[in-house]
Amino acid sequence: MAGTTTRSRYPDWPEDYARSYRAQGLWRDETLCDVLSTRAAAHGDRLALVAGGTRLTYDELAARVDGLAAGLHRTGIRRGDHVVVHLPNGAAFVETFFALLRLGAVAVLALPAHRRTEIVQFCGHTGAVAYIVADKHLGFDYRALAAEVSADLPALRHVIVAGEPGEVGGSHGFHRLGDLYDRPGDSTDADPLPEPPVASDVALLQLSGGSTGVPKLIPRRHEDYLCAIRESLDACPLDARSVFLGALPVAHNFPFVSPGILGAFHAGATVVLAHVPSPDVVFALIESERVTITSAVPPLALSWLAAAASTRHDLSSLEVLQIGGAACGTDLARRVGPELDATLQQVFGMAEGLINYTRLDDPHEVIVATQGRPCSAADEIRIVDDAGDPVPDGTPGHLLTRGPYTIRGYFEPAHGDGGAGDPSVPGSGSPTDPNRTAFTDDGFYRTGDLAVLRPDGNLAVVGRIKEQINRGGEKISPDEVEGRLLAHPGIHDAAVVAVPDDALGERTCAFVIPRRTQAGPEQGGPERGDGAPPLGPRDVTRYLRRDGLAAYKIPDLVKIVDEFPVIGIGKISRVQLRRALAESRCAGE
Ligand code: OOB
Repeated sequence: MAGTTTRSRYPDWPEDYARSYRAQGLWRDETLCDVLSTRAAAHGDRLALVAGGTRLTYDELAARVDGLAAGLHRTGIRRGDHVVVHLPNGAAFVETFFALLRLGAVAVLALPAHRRTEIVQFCGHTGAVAYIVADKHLGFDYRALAAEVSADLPALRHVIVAGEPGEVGGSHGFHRLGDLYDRPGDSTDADPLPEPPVASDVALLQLSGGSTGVPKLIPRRHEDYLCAIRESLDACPLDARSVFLGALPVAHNFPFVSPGILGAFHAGATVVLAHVPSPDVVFALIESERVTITSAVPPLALSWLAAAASTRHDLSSLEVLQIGGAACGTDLARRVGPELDATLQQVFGMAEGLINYTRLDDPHEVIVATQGRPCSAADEIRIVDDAGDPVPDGTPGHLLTRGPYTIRGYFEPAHGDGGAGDPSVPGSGSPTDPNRTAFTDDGFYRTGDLAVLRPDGNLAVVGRIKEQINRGGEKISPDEVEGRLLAHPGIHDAAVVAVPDDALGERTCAFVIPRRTQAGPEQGGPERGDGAPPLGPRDVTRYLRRDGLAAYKIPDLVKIVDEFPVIGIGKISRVQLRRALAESRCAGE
């Protein structure tokens, strides 16, 4: 078991549901480790992974995973330990993930865009013993970040660098991931690997998009994650002849298990990883590896379509383009077929569980106008009104869901790990505890999405009630950004809202009321009106960046204002803020 002492931190399905899912064969006595070992045993010489200069068959990949598991074990990583993995698309990500699984350690999958703020939270809340990072990626030095965060995290015993530890890393005693791969014969009986995990163990923690201050972590067990993979494979065209291209950051649930790279491995297909999703890199890989299926968020798909018109690359192998993560407008949906000569598959999912797909043989209208239907017949869907009562089919309402791979609760940080005591932390028991507010009493997850369930069984997402901004598929909690802004001594109040955007769907705008008297030059400038420059939009974004917030969360627009419109009991009216913004844009400000 993934550490009996921490078991209760992973809320579980009620026993009668678990029994029923097992009886129906939805949960099986299999682990994610078996995905690789079964494939390697069945057809070890097939190409499993292409990433950068690396090409590995299933046999070679399985051997590298075993070698790395032994090395990670030697550093002291044990069953049930949490390990924050912060790696871009590449072979190191895949090998590290499977090696941690083998040890029964629980990977916490950070996205490459995350920065100090997020990493400190993930490590702090989980009490992570190790942090595994790239050296540099897209100009960002992850070793410097690791050096910075490790100083404040006493539980963190190891930083492991995929690549060169470099000068900073060297002086901090960072490990080089490449040195940890055991070669045959290296292992000794003195330190044998633990028994492999079992199906009910927690395999990893996914990240919630988040709508409140503290990002929430989503425990996924081997059996429920495998259920999502198997059911997804039923709805998606992936088999042993397929070549799946991971262009989005593959640590995200969409390219990871929908059916994503894990689905591709499960099917015995080839996984190709793009280190960046730009059309030149992606198109070159589609051509050279004869990619058959890939996935994109809407803005990325738009950029691919724009570039496809004049590309010299042969994209004819591409059969399916999955689009999801954010609303795929009907214009974009209609363009995929004619412009890429591929079939569109809309994917509407969430890290908490539920994944919906349009099916390839659906009528054209369903494919362009809906987000499809759940991949499992065991997924339960409820559309309800504000009072929680079911609405008639065809009427928009709150989407609630329950099922064999939708969690029943978020990870609960132990007392003493950062964040405990905060009423927005799962397990705090307070009225704002997400494990109370995000789930109904009978275990349905409140997705925060507004949807219509059509009589044909397909869902159309029509809006959102959760306080979340969806910036081209990247989710931002206004609450979190406002919290960081309020920590600035020169800021009196802040409100972050979404503004419509043609390319991204939504962008963020922060309205900021500066303090009348500011604290000092380094904290935002002296008193206003005494000749010193007042707090400007640039100062605000620079501050957030220096504060270590992920780049996609930095507001695209900052408006310095004197007051906010308020409603009722003094709550800020985000609607009026959005309206004010629209008016000022019309006035050309
Ligand atoms: C995926 O997962 P998350 O956890 O980053 O975000 C989930 C939220 C949904 O609740 C919904 O608000 C939005 O993202 N969303 C969509 C959508 N797909 C996701 N909104 C409209 N249309 C869509 N097709 O984003 C995710 C996880 C697995 C598979 C696909 C996406």
